[in-house]
Amino acid sequence: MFKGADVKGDGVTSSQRVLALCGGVGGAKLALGLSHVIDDEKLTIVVNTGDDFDHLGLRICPDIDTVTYTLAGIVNPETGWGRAGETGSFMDALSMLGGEDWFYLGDKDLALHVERTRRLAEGESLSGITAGIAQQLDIGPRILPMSDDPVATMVETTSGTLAFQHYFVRERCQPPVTGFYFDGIEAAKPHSDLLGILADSCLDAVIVCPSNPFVSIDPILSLPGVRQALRDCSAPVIAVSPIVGGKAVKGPTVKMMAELDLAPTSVEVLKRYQDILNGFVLDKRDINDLEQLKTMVDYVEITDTLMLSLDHKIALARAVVDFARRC
Ligand code: FO1
Repeated sequence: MFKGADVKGDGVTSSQRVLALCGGVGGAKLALGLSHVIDDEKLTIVVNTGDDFDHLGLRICPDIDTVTYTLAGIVNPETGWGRAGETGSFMDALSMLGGEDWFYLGDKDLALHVERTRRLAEGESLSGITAGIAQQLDIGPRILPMSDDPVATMVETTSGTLAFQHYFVRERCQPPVTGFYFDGIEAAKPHSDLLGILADSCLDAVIVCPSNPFVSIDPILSLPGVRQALRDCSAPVIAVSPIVGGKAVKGPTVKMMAELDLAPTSVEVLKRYQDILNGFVLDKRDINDLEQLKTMVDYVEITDTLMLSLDHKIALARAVVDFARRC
């Protein structure tokens, strides 16, 4: 493992306290990199729960599970979500019965949804269950749901309003989007530890992972008090652009931007975070945006943000943490 001497050896301190804001697949990759360069007890990964939904009587929390499986080293490397070495007996049997089979639940993955649903019904909090599962899977850093209260991302499209997973999986992101809202957000409380960490003067950096700004990061920022807490926090807030060469590495970010009449650029991403940011990490393929970005935020770092291998993830995490120290 890279932790310990190696990390300290090349000048990136592992004693920094870092809070990462994260969605699903893209964010989980950087979270994995961060887990290799930051001491376990000093890294908290706050995860979007706007994608969560009830399906087949189960509570499904896709972004939490993606981060959990990624950090446990058991994520499906082809999809970036679900488990590696998965089998599909449950889905096959469900299809045979004419059940709702548009959302794939592998046999191993199913166990997590059943266990979480059981524990929620017994009154345990989502954050408690997530921490318990992380401990079972030997995950060091803390995975913290943004809230223990339910929030549901709703996608407004030209064919009507859709719950997030209906838009994303069932409709394959086809309907053009016109907007988003987060059902339950006004009543939802950010997890108290999220606000506590942001208020802690020992915090060294907040990192906004390269996740979809509309449906992964915005739900976290829209929780009452979170944007203000980010503006007030003493640590630098750094965002990593999810745009690489004018495209999103995965997912519908760029398609959404086009439908919302926004250019597919890092500049447009930065605009969404401008009030909370001290620094922005731009991919080297988008160097044309550099001059404009420099007029919008105090610090800009340009690097390779494509995370194709574990080494890339660690290298980017190191670059971001190092950049935060300089901000
Ligand atoms: N994504 C898909 O494109 N199709 C699926 O059938 C699907 C099932 C699924 C099951 C569990 C889980 O944790 C994630 C799953 N995802 C699936 C991914 C998920 O919809 C997205 O990654 C996020 O919600 C977007 O961040």
